[in-house]
Amino acid sequence: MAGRRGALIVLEGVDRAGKSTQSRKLVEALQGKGHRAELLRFPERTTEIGRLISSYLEKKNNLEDHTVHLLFSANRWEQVPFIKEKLNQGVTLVVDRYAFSGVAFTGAKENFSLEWCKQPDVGLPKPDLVLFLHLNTSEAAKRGDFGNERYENSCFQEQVLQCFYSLMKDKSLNWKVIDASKSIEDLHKEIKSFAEEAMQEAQHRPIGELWK
Ligand code: DGP
Repeated sequence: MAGRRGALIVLEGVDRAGKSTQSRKLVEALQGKGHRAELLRFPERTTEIGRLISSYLEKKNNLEDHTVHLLFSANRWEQVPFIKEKLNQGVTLVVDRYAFSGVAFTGAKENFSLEWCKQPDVGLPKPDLVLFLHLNTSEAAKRGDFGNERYENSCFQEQVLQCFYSLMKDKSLNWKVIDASKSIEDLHKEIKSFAEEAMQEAQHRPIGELWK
């Protein structure tokens, strides 16, 4: 019998929804229960491509919109061998943002179709679960001022949210929408329970491909 494989669990949402806090808490909780679990985040700013992206986000350089879209995608593709290796070894990966942010943040710009935005990420490993931490733009704004990075303004974030709504219509993916205005602990409990269910279900299917 084949060994257990890890699950690919993605957390998505607009900026400030609490993805990073919840991703960390989920990894700790799973490890505490004896599971092998690790955290990944995109953009992964430590690679060469990631450094280019990071200085773009910090507005230290300007990159043409299609070009930066492809760089964000390349930043995910460069981690694919690592992702597959970990999943095959039985490690569950909790991923803070994935291709859905890629599509939503470029799709929010003028003159980009979601279909075009999806193409570079076709074939990435398919998540077993996509947890969407839902927070409307006005609630996000109440969580304090945005920082100085590119994209950090309410008007743009509203466009991003609309793109996420379109992506969530894809029923070939296991989306779970969660109310991110709840307390950190209540949110954590809900996320943990969805994650544990997805880890069980992942045992019955091979690692798939995103957007074939
Ligand atoms: P974070 O490190 O999670 O705060 O993300 C930094 C910013 O980059 C955030 O505003 C969301 C945006 N972002 C994340 N992934 C992508 C992507 O693939 N494409 C684009 N255009 N933006 C992204």
